[in-house]
This record gives sequence, structure tokens and C-alpha cells, in this order.
Amino acid sequence: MDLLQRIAKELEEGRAPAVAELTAEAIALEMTADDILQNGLIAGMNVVGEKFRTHQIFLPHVLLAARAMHAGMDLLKPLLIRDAVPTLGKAVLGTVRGDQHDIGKNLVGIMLEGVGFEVIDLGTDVAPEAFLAAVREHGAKVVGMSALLTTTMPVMGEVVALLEEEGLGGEVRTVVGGAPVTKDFAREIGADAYAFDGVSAVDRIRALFAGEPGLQEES
Ligand code: B1M
Repeated sequence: MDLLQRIAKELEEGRAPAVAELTAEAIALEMTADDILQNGLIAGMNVVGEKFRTHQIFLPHVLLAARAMHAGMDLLKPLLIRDAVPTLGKAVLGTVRGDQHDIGKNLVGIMLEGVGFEVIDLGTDVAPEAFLAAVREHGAKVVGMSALLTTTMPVMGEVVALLEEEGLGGEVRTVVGGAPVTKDFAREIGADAYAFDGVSAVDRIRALFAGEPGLQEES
């Protein structure tokens, strides 16, 4: 089993210290952060998700795997944001109300920081009013929302609607993502962009700031 497969396996087993140790080893061997993330940590988490879905494992096991994922991500973070350039502006980020999943949201935050955004991370279970308050407090130009549950996806629409109601619609651009979220859903709720992962979130936000049309302006 190669090193990345071992990272995936230890993550599957929820062993945070082993994941941290092997991730450090992979970094020392100069494997790229993206390789370690995609083929080690995320590969392991995908297996966890599938086993959970098919009732081969249960919630406490998933929680341990999530802790192990964070242990690896903490070590990768400095590498992913190493080349950060001066700030491009402020982005408010959060997982929407009712949803506790934060691993994907954290990755998106790391990617945004990596290209020079200042990220105001509101954490998980964030109410629409809290997104609005943070935008006002920090003068943010981007709101990034994550949802991993089909039941919490509609909250994204509430946030978009609230920003619109408060007259911030054109000024603050909204980006949504998370496993169950689709481009069609994003368009339907009035968001400016849908992103599949952290890299595409950065691409979409950059494109919006470069004046490219958002989902609502696309024909
Ligand atoms: Co939960 N969970 N979970 N869980 N969990 C899922 C999401 C689920 C698909 C598992 C399954 O059934 N196979 C399922 C949802 C089903 C559905 O709604 N369709 C589910 C469920 C049901 C639940 C509970 C309801 C279980 C229960 O209590 N009975 C419960 C809900 C709690 C709550 O939120 N209120 C629950 C709890 C948990 C834990 C707390 C144990 C833990 C989360 C720990 C944490 O995040 N700190 C957990 C985990 C770990 C998962 C799985 C296994 C893994 C999620 C993950 O971190 N993936 C997940 C199964 C799965 O997704 N395969 C599952 C790795 C991460 C890198 O990917 O988050 O998709 P992801 O993020 C990606 C993209 O989606 C995207 O970029 C990221 C990087 O590539 N992205 C964005 C995400 N946000 C974005 C924002 C953007 C752009 C892109 O722009 C702003």
C-alpha cells in the first residue's frame, strides 16, 4: 500500500494521530498538497461516506474520521495558502443553518485565502441574519455558503433573498456549493455562482470580479 493509500485507510479508521503522522511524512517527501488532499484525505473520506450510506458504519465512526481529516488538513493548510498574494477583498463564508458539516467549507476557505481573499469564517449552522450582519460588519463583497444536507440547501435561498431585500444584491456576490448542490439549484435560488469544489469556487469568484456574467445574467 502506498503512502497516500495508507493515509486514506487511517482516515477511514478514524485514527487522527496516524493521519497526521503520515500526512507529515508525505509533505516531507515533497508530495503536492493537492495530491495528498485528493488521493489521501478525500479518498478516505469518500469511503467513509459510502460505508455510512450503506449502514456499514455509524455516526461516531464518521465523527472520528472527520477529526482525522481535520488533523491532516491542519498540516496541509500552510502549503495550500503559501503563495497568497495581497488581499483581493473580504469573503464571508459559512455552512448554513441546521448543517454541521464543515470540512468542505474549510477547504474552500483555505483555497480562497490561498489566492488572497481575507476570509471571515462564520463556522457552521449559520443563520441568514448572521451572514447579513457579517457582510455589513466587514464590508465583504462575497458570501460563500456550504450545505451538505438536502434539508439545509433551501437556507441558501433565504440568504440570497435576504441580501436582495436589504439592497445588497448587486453589490455582494453569492457562491454556493456542497455535495447535494447543483448549478440548476444555484440558478433557481438566485445565487451568482455554483462551485463544485474549492478550486472552482476561486475560479468562479475571480470570474465574477473580472466582470464575467453570473448565473443570473447568463442567457
Ligand atoms: Co454527515 N451526511 N450527517 N456527517 N456526512 C453526509 C453529507 C451524507 C451524504 C452521508 C450519507 O448518507 N452518505 C448524508 C446527507 C444525506 C443528504 O442529505 N442527502 C449525511 C447525514 C444524513 C448526516 C446526519 C443527518 C446523520 C444523522 O445524524 N443521522 C448528520 C447531520 C448533522 C447536521 O449537520 N445537522 C450528519 C453528521 C455528520 C458528522 C457530524 C458526523 C460529520 C461532519 C463532521 C464535520 O464536517 N466536522 C459527517 C460527515 C463527515 C459526512 C460525510 C461522510 C463526509 C462529508 C465530508 O466532509 N466530505 C458525508 C458523506 C459524503 O459527502 N460522502 C456525510 C469531504 C469534503 C472534502 O467534501 O464536504 O462534499 P464536501 O466538500 C467538497 C464539495 O462539496 C465542495 O468543495 C469541497 C471540497 O471538494 N464544497 C463547496 C463544499 N462546500 C462548498 C462551498 C462552496 C463551493 C464548494 O462555495 C462556497
